[in-house]
Amino acid sequence: MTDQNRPTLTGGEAVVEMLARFGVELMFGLPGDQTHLYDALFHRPEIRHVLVRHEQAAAHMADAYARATGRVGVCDASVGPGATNLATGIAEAYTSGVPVVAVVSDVRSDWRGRDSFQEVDQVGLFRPITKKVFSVDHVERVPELMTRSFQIATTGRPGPVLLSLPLDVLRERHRFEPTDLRVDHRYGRFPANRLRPSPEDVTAAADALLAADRPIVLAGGGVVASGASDELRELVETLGLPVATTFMGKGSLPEDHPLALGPFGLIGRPATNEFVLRADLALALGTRFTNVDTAAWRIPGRTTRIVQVDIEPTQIGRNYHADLAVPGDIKAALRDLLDALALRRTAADPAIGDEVRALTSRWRSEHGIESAAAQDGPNAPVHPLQVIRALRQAMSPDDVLVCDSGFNQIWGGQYFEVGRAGRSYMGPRGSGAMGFSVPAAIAHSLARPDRRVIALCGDGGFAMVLQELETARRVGASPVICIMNNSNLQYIKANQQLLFDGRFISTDFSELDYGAIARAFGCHGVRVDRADELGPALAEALAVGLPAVVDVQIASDALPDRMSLQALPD
Ligand SMILES: Cc1ncc(C[n+]2csc(CCOP(=O)(O)OP(=O)(O)O)c2C)c(N)n1
Ligand SMILES: [Mg+2]
Repeated sequence: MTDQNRPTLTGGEAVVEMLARFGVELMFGLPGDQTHLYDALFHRPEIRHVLVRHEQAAAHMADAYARATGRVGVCDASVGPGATNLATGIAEAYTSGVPVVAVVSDVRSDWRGRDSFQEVDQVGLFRPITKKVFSVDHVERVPELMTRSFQIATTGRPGPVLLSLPLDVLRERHRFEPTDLRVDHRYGRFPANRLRPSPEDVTAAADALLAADRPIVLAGGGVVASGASDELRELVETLGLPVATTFMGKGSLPEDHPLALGPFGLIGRPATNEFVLRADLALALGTRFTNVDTAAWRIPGRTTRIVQVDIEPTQIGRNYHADLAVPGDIKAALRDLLDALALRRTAADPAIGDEVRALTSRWRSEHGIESAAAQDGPNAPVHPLQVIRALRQAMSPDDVLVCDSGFNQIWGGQYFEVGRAGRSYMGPRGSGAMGFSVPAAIAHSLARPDRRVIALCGDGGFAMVLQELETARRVGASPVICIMNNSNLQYIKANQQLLFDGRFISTDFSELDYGAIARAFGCHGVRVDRADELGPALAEALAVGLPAVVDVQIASDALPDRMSLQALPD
């Protein structure tokens, strides 16, 4: 074999070679000690590196890129403070189940443990917030551990993997065999493999569904991640099954579908919660049954029988007893379930569809965007429901809404109905990281220029990441950022009202003009004081072709329907 076929690569070049071979087209980061990686990227124009202003944004961008494309998101950071800045975004990807590969530099391996400049225990730091951390201590193992990282990120419940590369490994050279650099392209996407459930489990699930009096589907983020919307629609239309979702499960079924009940749980719709409580059987699909999704395990009720499908067997039965465990990929499981049901005689009861339709139309007119509070008007400040209604009117079903943390997230998640199956809604539902929506929308805009994207955030969350407006302008992303500006941390303030008789402390900000700030970054920026200015402002922002901030002055006294975890009785 000639030496030409045996490339001599630095560790940094080997990382980039593997990224290119996995088909990575975009990555997000900020340099420091990983300059060998950057020099390797300089020679690989097929990978676009997006320079951010803060590493938290890089991790959120990689996360959103993965959610938007179904491919692995990649980010990088420097040793020490770069890595610690990355941690918030990595924790969000971990808890939300999103495949991200993060590459960080580390201090020289022969200087470890001497309190070297910037040294932190990166392996220890990231271990609980990743599926796996690799300290890559030998340059010849870079390709192998990169492949392992992509595989671990995309199989089972997806999640982030971090590679920590000491400086000596990044710059050391090694002559690789061509076989060292082989990749299995399956691991560049998720789900990388679709494990089928056992036929016995599928038959038992079909039996249970047919025997139930009031069965229901509880759809989590796994349905969207698995791309199982078509199968879900076919199943629920065959059996007449109502579908309630978690926030991560929004888009499992378009929310204007006659069997769609919208979100349930702590921050879900009260009418939907009542409906879920009356179910005798729940087909739970790709949901972890978190305390928020279930209002601390109150919804569904404890006597509801649960048939639980999940790609990760250890998720099943963890927070609710599963009467029937069906480990497997959701799309594959639903297809098999449909095949099993095709052999039986099934007939959807039209009465249940009528009941769901009546419930949702009443909810829309009493609580949602058809209610009096949501109607357009000259009022100031703006009611949050008017923002949701204006967004729904300005956006097509193909556009994507990215929410943040705080009340804006509940307004967006509970009241904004997605009109299309798949990922038309995104939020930091794993750990609720404030500041998610802006970088996520920037990455979405770059990754999927075919779909317009709007970030809906609070003034608190926006101000945590507003420096990324410069990133957006520089890299040519054009998200619209709609700020629900109440000049406070309203989600926390409302808890202070509820629990501490309105003794407010450290929840109010001074007023800022975020439109003017956006213009200073070279972006489009407007301030909206009155509700009737909203529609024209959003239309202009969506058309302007620049990153755009619409700073809406909203009323602080309007609260969404929700329960408070802190206030729930024991
Ligand atoms: C990084 C981070 N810090 C703190 C919190 C706790 N927290 C949850 S919601 C919230 C208030 C958010 O305020 P804002 O973004 O203005 O949204 P609002 O509730 O006012 O709509 C806070 C502080 C969090 N989720 N994330
Ligand atoms: Mg606020």
